[in-house]
Amino acid sequence: DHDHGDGQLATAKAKPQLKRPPMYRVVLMNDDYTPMDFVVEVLMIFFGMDQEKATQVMLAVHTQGKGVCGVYTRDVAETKAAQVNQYARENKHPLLCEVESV
Ligand code: TYC
Repeated sequence: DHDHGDGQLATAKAKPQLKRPPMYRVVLMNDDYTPMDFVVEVLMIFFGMDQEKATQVMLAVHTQGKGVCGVYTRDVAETKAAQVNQYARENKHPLLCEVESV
């Protein structure tokens, strides 16, 4: 049972990977210019919300400054935020979507 160099002994079994991955919030920021309808559309397209849920989340962001669209693994969160920001820019809106760790 000699050391392999990483603190593991030769007799030690590899530990199965059972840990849940770190999760990340995708958050939408309020601004004064993006139309409410556009924000609702974004929440429906990129976060799978129905019109009622998307309207609730949009109004929460509008009144509280920011709001959570969903919680995902890092790659999914970063991809969704980038897609939202690209779609907002294509449509000439300043809407900003960010990722923060939970
Ligand atoms: N504040 C915007 C308006 O009054 C609406 C809005 C909501 C914009 C949510 C961005 O993330 C946002 N038109």
